[in-house]
Amino acid sequence: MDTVVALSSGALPAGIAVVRASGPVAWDLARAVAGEPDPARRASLRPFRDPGSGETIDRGLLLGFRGPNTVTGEDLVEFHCHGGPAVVRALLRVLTKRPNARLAEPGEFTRRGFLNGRLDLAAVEGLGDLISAETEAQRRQALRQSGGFIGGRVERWRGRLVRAQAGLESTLDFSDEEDVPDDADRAALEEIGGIADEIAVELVRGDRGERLRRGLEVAILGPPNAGKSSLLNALARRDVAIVTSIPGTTRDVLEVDLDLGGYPVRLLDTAGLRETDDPVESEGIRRAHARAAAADVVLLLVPPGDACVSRETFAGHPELIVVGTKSDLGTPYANEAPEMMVSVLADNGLSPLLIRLEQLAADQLGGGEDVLITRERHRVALMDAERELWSALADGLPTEARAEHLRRAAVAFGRLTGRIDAEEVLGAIFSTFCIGK
Ligand SMILES: Nc1nc2c(ncn2[C@@H]2O[C@H](COP(=O)(O)OP(=O)(O)OP(=O)(O)O)[C@@H](O)[C@H]2O)c(=O)[nH]1
Ligand SMILES: [Mg+2]
Repeated sequence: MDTVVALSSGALPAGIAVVRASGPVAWDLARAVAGEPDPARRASLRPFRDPGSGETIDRGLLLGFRGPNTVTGEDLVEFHCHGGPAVVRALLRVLTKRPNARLAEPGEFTRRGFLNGRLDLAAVEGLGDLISAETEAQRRQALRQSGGFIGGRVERWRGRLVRAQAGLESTLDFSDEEDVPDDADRAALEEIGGIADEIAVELVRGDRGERLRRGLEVAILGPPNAGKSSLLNALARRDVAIVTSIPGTTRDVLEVDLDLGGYPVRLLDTAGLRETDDPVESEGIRRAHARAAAADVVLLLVPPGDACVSRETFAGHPELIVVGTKSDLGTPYANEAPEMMVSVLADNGLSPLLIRLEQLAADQLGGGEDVLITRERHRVALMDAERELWSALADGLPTEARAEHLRRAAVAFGRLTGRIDAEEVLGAIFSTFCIGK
């Protein structure tokens, strides 16, 4: 097993940088460059030297942690140096020149923690989410998950399942009457039904956790010149999209991420909807429709006068809000009665619109203080487990067949926490991490 070394703090230059080393010779690396670390995990100020030339690279704090009680489960040392690119480069060069030491791959510290049983796979995912969390609600969910919230629940289910299984199998050995379940059987089957019910509850509450990671997508649609791009810029308080009085200005879909009350909201500006022969504009309109169909909310913008896209265009969409634009003009809206009115020019109606969006975000993403499922992967594993549990409960099933379904349910739990056949998912999960994590 190599000892891996990486810059674990952010982009350089910075005030301080943290270089970590984890593995069997981590302590030796520290000794060679900075002297023996304090065994009581206290930081000590040291010169960091190139052991080859004896030259001092920098002065900084050295911290040493003895495994297995570390995030990686291995011996771990941290060099806190000044965050200059040349300082960090020199330190990494010196450390990786030592025998059995090399640069870490993306996510390798966390991967070692997982392999050494310091955290389960769902917690690893939570850690990844915590690092990429952009808003408060995302941060809270990710923190809960990285602390082993999902793994804990699943392990408890698995424990109950194993005990129920044992109950069933004991009757398998001793009873000759297959059809008449005795008391032990009945209790075991009830327990299995209870677990299946609890999983069903989580599956129904379902995709809040996943949606919170993604954010609420709000597509702005309407006829050309409705004021879509102007509204996007105003809500983003940035000059993101080009605004002109020429209809058909916007072609590509533009995205802006907002934080509304702690919830992530992504606004999409789209091409104005109309009949056109222009192939570029046609493609823009096709994309506009496609994004609207997938979005959580459609804001249909209606300008004053008769240029209008009927709300029937989005009849099937679960969340459609018709917004009258350019209310400062005082011109009536022709066809579709707007639910809300805005004027970007006069700065009118923007706050109520933001409040409405924040409310929608809270409704659709929030309330998930103890939501379990935050990824498709979790959902699939829990659906498999639930199906096997119900199958195990089928009437008149021989006990051997029940046991087989229960075994498969346990495998599904194991997949979720990474106890079982993790290799395929491991690569996918850890590759999303940055180097040094
Ligand atoms: N009076 C007034 N004019 C506005 C308002 N919002 C936008 N406009 C004007 O309307 C015109 C079109 O604005 P855009 O934001 O480019 O409209 P769009 O819907 O993005 O148009 P396309 O990209 O062509 O589909 C520009 O001349 C804007 O200055 C408003 O609140 N009041
Ligand atoms: Mg536009």
